[in-house]
Amino acid sequence: MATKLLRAHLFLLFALIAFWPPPAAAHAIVVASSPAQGQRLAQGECKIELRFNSRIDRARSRLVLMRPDGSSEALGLKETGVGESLEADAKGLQKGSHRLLWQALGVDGHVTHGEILFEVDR
Ligand SMILES: [Cu+2]
Repeated sequence: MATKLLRAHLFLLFALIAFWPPPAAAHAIVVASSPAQGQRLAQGECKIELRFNSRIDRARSRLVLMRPDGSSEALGLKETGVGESLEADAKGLQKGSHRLLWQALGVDGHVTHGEILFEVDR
């Protein structure tokens, strides 16, 4: 009786492992960024690069910069097509707190988003 139950549980466990989505199907998340979270920058221009853990469809992904004055700007992406990064140039940076909002469509079909905060202080 107990053995039968154990066997049923083992079968369920095996089924779970066997049909679990492989790592390649994970949502797109940022693994590295420039600027980094909380980084301090000088006024003027800055190159933005977000690297993801998986491939994303850039045509359906975007970067929006929120400036200290409350205005926001959708940044033009340098690269198109499918890839593992989003790159853009931010210009006219003034002193204050900035938020870089990102949204990405992973090749697994899932949309993810997040934000990177950085400071312009000199
Ligand atoms: Cu996903």
